[in-house]
Amino acid sequence: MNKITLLTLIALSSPLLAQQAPQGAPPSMSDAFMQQLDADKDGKVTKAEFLKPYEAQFAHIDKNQDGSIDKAEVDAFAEAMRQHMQQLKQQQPAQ
Ligand SMILES: [Ca+2]
Ligand SMILES: [Ca+2]
Repeated sequence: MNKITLLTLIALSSPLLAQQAPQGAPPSMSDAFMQQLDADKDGKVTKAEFLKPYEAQFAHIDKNQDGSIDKAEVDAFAEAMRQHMQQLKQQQPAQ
């Protein structure tokens, strides 16, 4: 995976990552970070722990499971994200 692909993936998937946060506001960004990523709860986030959500996200986007994400798969993911964001907007009360 090249750098641009990984950065794009992180940018696209951050709303999904945020959505996985437990109900109720976490005490701080750093606590939320540790809560979400420190899988074995040893107080440290290894590179593997850090990358795990992105690997899951990669598998989610790689619809045909060929080990790479092509433009059509990114388009499908972007469209799904767009629809998801629209649904979230509709659930919020009008201002
Ligand atoms: Ca850990
Ligand atoms: Ca693919």
